[in-house]
Amino acid sequence: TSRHLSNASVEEEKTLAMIKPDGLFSNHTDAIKKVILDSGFHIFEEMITQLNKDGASSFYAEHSSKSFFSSLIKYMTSGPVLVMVLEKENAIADWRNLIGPTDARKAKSTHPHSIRAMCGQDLEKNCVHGSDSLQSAPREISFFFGGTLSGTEATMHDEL
Ligand code: IDP
Repeated sequence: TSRHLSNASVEEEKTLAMIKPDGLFSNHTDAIKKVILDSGFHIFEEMITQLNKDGASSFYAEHSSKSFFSSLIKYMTSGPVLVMVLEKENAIADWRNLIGPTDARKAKSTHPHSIRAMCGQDLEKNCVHGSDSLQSAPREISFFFGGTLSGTEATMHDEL
């Protein structure tokens, strides 16, 4: 119905959230999901998956020339990740605000209530990811949930 359309597509926004390998490994999933739901997000889709080298390199392609790239790929392929499509009004910016600054060590002093302060360790191992713009959110969502007919993404990450 038109009422359904106006509710779903005009006000709501989707973003990609990820609990990175360190977050899953240290059992922060339930605490993070509680923050997500208490903050008014709807978890539209979710899946546990494991990135391989090609997948992590593709996901973080914008950082391929950085000095920390190989370390980042090693970290991101070190274990499974939980990816979620979060939905709510202003989801992209609100999720970025909730996770806090990239450097989890700094977050502990400047944003003590942020998720990265709660469960991250440092500038690299910061436990969660969030899309940073209206451009990256749909790209990152389809990277994991695109269900491509060609199946190319199956070579980059495997559902567990
Ligand atoms: P973001 O995740 O807060 O958007 P980005 O700058 O896009 O931050 O970096 C992507 C990821 O790369 C970070 O979340 C972190 O895991 C890692 N990273 C960023 N900067 C550094 C660094 O200087 N050294 C090591 N790892 C970094």
